[in-house]
Amino acid sequence: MKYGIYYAYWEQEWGGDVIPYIHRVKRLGFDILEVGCHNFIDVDDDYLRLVKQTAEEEGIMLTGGYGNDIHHNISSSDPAVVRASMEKFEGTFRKMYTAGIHKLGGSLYSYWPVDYSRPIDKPGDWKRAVRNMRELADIAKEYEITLGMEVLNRFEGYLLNTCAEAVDYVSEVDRENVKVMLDTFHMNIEEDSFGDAVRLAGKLLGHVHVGEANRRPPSAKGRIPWAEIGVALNDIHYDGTVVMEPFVRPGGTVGNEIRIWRDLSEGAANEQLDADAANAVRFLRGLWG
Ligand SMILES: [Mn+2]
Repeated sequence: MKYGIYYAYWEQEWGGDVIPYIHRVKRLGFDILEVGCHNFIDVDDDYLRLVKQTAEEEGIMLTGGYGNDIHHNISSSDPAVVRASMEKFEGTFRKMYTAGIHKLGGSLYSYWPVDYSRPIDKPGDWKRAVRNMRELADIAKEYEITLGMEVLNRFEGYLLNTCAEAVDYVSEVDRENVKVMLDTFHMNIEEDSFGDAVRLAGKLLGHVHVGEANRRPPSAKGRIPWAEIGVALNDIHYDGTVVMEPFVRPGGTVGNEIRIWRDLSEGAANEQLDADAANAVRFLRGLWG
């Protein structure tokens, strides 16, 4: 298993310079840094080549996170919105390739966060999301990119709320580089059993996000059943990427979009955030191997 952390743990805005975090996560004991690819399309190629080179020098793998806005949505009934999304994805894939990033996860099949003041057409959106994801997967393949279909809780998404739905969706899409992606924060709301959900994903599981129910870093003090999940991952012989996605600080676009309305870090300085992250990766490695 390879373990990582999402850079936004330390940030209040999406984007920004990720190079310092490559050095930082290496020092803290991680194998992976996950970066936000939301505005990669506007990022200079020379900078992305430097990102790739820095990661290679440190021996850090990079993975990507992504959330489409409402104007970029492959499940939309508006062909212009679908086209805009496909074009932005392709531009992003090209930039990811330059940066040496070969895995992208998120609600790539829809948009985020969902605007529930609009009517929801789940069957229609599902059909379009299957058809258009096949096309998107074939484009991603040219850039050697695997796409993780992240299962989200009902308050943030409506197409894939459970692992069972993601397995159905990924099976229908039927592309080797389209995988199920689970996140313990969302699973805690929607799944009957963490272990059964992981076993149901089986060979289709391509990426895992981990975090406590309140999005603190994983720890023995939390109440996500880490041992049970570890047994299930072992049952399916999962040997892939596991990335923690803690959000503990309010403020900025990140705090607003993640809905952090109190300081879960309890005023922690960056040094304490570092120590908590290092403890979390030590904890998971000890438990899961
Ligand atoms: Mn996640």
